[in-house]
Amino acid sequence: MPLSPFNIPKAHHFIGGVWQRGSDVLEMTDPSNTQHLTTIARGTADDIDAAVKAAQGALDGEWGRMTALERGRILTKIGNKVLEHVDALAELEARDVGKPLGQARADAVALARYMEFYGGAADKVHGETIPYQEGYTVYTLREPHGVTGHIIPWNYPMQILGRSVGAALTMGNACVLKPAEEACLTALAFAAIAAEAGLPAGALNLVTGLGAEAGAALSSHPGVQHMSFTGSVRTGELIQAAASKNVIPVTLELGGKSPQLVFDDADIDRALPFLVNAGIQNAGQTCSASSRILVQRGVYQDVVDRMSAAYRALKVGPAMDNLQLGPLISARQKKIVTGFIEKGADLNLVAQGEIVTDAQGHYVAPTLFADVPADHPLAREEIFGPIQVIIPFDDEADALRIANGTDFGLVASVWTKDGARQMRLAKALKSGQVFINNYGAGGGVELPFGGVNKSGHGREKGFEALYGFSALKTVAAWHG
Ligand code: TXE
Repeated sequence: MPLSPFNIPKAHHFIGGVWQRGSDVLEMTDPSNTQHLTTIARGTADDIDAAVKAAQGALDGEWGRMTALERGRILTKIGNKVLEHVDALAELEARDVGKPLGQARADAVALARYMEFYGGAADKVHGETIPYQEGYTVYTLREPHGVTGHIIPWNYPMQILGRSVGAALTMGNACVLKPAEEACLTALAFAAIAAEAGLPAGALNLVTGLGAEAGAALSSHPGVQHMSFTGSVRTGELIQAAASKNVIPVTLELGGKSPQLVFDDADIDRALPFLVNAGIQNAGQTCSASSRILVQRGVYQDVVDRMSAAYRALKVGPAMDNLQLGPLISARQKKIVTGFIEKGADLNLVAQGEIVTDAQGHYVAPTLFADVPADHPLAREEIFGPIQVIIPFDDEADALRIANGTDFGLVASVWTKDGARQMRLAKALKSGQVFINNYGAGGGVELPFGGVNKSGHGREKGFEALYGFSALKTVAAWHG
């Protein structure tokens, strides 16, 4: 498949503003039909080293001398160009990762929105002056870390690139990006778009390849001053360990087992689409997927019946058919997810959606289980597929105990009309984000995002990401 209309040569990295042929290659397939899609470069430690040097060169050159306003204007231009190419980016993504076309398009629009938000924010991040002893003037400066490493996964390539690279560039860092081996095409397209929009050579470098090779080389490179990672807990541990050898800060956005708590007084009509969509969007391959639905006994059967009906109407097919669900990313992911369905053989499987294609893709029917014990593996482990479990609870204390009873803490939501209960739970839930009578708040780029416990640490999105991608310097001047 040609990477039209971006004129990206196959099997190349993007280093120092030029396409560089990889010394080895990886073959990519389309998850919707497992047919060959394209060939990408298999990056090595040498490629990573060249990319880090190119990034350092950009910091020492034109990019490093730019004002915040100038950087912001470039990001805004990149965002506008992304918008011009939304349809092409959406198709590229749909074919590369199997995401239904409409969801891929929404990701492209979100990528543009990140550039718009961060472009506008670039000159609005300030230090502060600090009242101190007589004779001193004290102030703080927010400076870039330097070279930032970005390792991103395959589930939302455009959105995660936007929030990570976008925030790092805004603060004047120079980036080395290693996208997931399963999903690099829109990242390559983004690099081409950014260059066309005037991003100086070396400010963004992209090396494709495997995690254990290019990824490991990036996270352990001594020339990198900050690592940003989104992916599995296990790989997050490896990246943190590698980064700790160089004593650099790390942002880790890992998995989740995010609950929605539905109380007897909830507006079920409003809640229903959120309950279901938060589980099946992107075929459940979402870090903030809501895989646990906790329901109070008074409305329990009603919620089970209505979610079951919604599940039975769900259709699964090729990404370009734009149904509610596409295939999973890979045969490996399908095996993981069907393994969980098998683990649930003893559970009450109340409804499944329908696979409506004969294509040989990585399809899994969305599956809903009810009456699931809170300590069952399906209620505790991240599945990363279209499976939700419904768990009954008696009262608020019971709901809180179950909700906080996993290793994760990324997102939680509370459905109740009781204002005092909303406030109590917003405080008591162990989670990086709490939503009240909604789930995800539309994914706004302005809203800080990140986890507690094994869901990771550090915050992305919003202004918090800009603080994270900068180092604070304190200046104390004595002038008598
Ligand atoms: O993740 P990995 P995988 C979870 C989800 C899924 C599981 C496995 O539960 O089933 O992880 O997915 C790079 N050094 N999430 O194997 O390995 C890799 O190349 C440096 C949750 O795909 O974490 C890719 O770019 N980098 C999640 C990125 O890490 C390494 C999104 C993610 O891959 C590396 C994805 C290494 N040693 C999966 N090994 C979320 N939070 O959204 C791999 N990588």
